[in-house]
Amino acid sequence: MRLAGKVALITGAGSGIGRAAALRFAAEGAAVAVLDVAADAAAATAAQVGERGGRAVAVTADVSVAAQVTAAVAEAAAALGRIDVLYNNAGVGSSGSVADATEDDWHRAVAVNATGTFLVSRAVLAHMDGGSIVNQGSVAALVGVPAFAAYCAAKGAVVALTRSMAVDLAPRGVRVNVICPGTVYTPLMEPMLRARGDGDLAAGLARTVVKYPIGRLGTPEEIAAVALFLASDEASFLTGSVVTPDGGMTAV
Ligand code: 1HS
Repeated sequence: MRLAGKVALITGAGSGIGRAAALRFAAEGAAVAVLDVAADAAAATAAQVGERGGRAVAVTADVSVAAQVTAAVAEAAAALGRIDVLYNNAGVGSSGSVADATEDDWHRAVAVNATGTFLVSRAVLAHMDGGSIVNQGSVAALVGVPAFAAYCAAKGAVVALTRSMAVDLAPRGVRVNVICPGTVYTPLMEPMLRARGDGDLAAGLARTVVKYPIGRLGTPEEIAAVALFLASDEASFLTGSVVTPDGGMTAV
């Protein structure tokens, strides 16, 4: 029960890693605010938490829209009392290299992955008295991923923002760290994987797995376990750290 008595807000918790984290955080004793742009997906995650005996509320926001973020965070804090842990998990992929990506693709990737992390962190801090913020980066922040330019740039910004937040928020007793996962098969990844396979998802997966010395992709639960550690008091001396659960991909 490493999050006993804590209140956690998780963005992008309607599916994938965010849903896995909501279920794991609740199993470890946290009350969870499930935030997602898709109201039905957020409600489904909150229902799954409840079915397992946990406490969760669902709120809806596009993390790139300040007014929606402020309202959703206030709703969550009003329902659960305060916020001790924030997991900025919400993200979108991108398509193309700098030569062929569209401006809309660039702006959307930056708006959700980077600006979303900024907006939600700023809103949550108004309801935090000490705690832990876990940002979702990517191996794409650390190495060049082909035809993924906007995503790489945006996740690189998340890593830099994490270090800045860690320095600024330490006096307030807020730790800030970033997870840089390797590929986990989630809805976010499917377009990129399919493109990598020239339209064939299986081929794209095969061309991706060979990049991982461990011989497979990660699971949402494996990334959620890292987020749990960083959220918990077990990580009490970690702030500004980059933690890379990537199956050895960046070790090569
Ligand atoms: C989506 C996740 O942040 C990983 S970025 C893609 C890395 S790989 O598929 O080129 O190994």
